[in-house]
Amino acid sequence: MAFGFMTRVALQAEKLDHHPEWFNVYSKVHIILSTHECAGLSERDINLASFIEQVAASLS
Ligand code: H2B
Repeated sequence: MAFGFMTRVALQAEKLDHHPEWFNVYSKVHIILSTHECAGLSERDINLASFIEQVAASLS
């Protein structure tokens, strides 16, 4: 079950106005981060990725 993890990430995504593209089945979450305006990766993706890593580490 990944809802706790996803909820924490979703709240941060709202705060940053930067949203993950993701796919979840049971305990797995596949996440893609990108920024439309540069058609690739930006600092915003790195920031959200760092937050996601921290949440994941806190749950493992
Ligand atoms: N999320 C992601 N992942 N990439 C974006 O480019 C993006 C977003 N754009 N959330 C946001 C909303 C954009 O619409 C505002 C104006 O920054």
